[in-house]
Amino acid sequence: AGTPLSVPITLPNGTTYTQPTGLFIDGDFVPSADNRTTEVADPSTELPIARVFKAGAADVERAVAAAKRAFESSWATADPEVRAKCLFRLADLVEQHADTLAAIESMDNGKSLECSRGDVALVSKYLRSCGGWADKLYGNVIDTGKEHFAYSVREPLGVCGQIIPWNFPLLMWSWKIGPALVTGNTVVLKPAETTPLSALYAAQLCKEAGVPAGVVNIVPGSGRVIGEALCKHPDVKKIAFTGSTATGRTIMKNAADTVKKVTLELGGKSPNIVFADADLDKAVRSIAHGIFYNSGEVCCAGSRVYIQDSVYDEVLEKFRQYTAGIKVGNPFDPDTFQGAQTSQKQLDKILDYVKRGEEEGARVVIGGKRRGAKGYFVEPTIFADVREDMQIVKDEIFGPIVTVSKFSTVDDVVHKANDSQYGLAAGIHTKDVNKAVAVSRRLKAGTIWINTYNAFHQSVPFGGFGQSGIGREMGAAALENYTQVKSVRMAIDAPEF
Ligand code: TXE
Repeated sequence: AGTPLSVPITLPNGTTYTQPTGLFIDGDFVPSADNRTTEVADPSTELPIARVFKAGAADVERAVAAAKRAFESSWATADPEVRAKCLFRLADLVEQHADTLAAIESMDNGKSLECSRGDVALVSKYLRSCGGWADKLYGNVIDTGKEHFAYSVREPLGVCGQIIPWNFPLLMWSWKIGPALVTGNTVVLKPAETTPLSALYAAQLCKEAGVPAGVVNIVPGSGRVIGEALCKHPDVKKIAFTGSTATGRTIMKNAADTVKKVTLELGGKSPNIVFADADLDKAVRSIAHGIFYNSGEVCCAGSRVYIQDSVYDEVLEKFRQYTAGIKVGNPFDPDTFQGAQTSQKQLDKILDYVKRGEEEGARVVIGGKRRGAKGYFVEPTIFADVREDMQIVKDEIFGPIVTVSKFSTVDDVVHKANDSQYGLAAGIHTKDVNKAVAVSRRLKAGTIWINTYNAFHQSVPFGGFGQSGIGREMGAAALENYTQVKSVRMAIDAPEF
């Protein structure tokens, strides 16, 4: 008792804003049914930021009921222009609040302000792009002979349960709600335990944008309780999840009893390949950004670097030098590239893998240690001369840790690159366009970047091969996750007319 539904917070940049702390259900911020709260902390200082309400199973019931009412009353059948306008206004509001949103994100997740600014820019672009689809969701007219008229339409699914992680809290929020809303669905979204602040702040913006009550509901809480309740709820028709492959498997199982549609965006161990004929300086920058961007907490991080043998020593040395120049530290310093890892749990996991890599006999070229005693900072770390069977080469570490190994031929590197349970992304660096295209065809990954990396665009689909996931986000592909096809075939009594 006594926890307010919003609190003033002074951001590390000195500005003060009002942070909603309630669950967002049916258009209002409310306490959890049992009044439980949880503390949110700043990973770069380890200091508490605020207490937010923690949803329980009863709150999921309330949120799903609100989302169902909103779906059935008007949202699903609203004129497409209504949905478009809401998303356009929301995109504008995200732009207007960009500074606050970026600062919240850096404070809550630990990522550098530079990263957060990039995230927020993509959020508004993506929401706007989603709004643009509203009046372009076409069905088909199907010729089935002159005695019938047949066509198909795409209809929304209903209430969608959406579960997101902590590495891109606001960006994942937009990748989930954007396509769901434009296609006429309503959502109950669960942010990650450690990073609920930007999703709650943005819920307020949904209201301001005119999104009707119940269309978007936000229920911060535990994965096991809230996540599972969403997966098993009979009124939830779809689950969209971004997170670990292990949790993705649990989600599929839990969603099976009610045969929900499930899309998953899971882990990765993506290869990033440097051919001898690449522009080596550019390639080095690209492989460094590929792994150290967002403190390595990126599902598609280029965490396995393969360098062609004739340039191996030269590129490795350039990579070491580049890495030595990366500024790690206070996310709010303008020249910080790499901020803090998001939690003690992630810090421990990363340092554990570093130890394991050393035990496995890999060579630390640079880094390998925690930086400072306060805040979850890790030195950008390069392991060289690794073997493909090492655990640091197989497992997703999800931190600023990269393995580097040598290859000789195209066949050699394609084989190594594809030797993974994952298949989220891959990078190719070469000046030979024929080689780039030929190798991209052979790589088993949902996204291939050529002479660049982590180059997201709101119109380009993103998602995984293999155990990296099911379904695609962004672009036209994302809309398929949120619509089902209805076919209509009508008999024509008098075909002679
Ligand atoms: O992930 P979880 P964790 C990877 C990364 C990281 C590891 C562990 O390797 O080190 O996963 O992170 C919710 N039913 N990625 O433990 O569990 C949870 O509350 C329903 C890669 O944080 O996958 C949170 O909201 N939901 C990744 C979300 O799932 C459940 C991003 C993600 O948490 C649940 C994050 C359950 N039973 C981690 N259990 C990527 N692909 O980008 C947990 N959750």
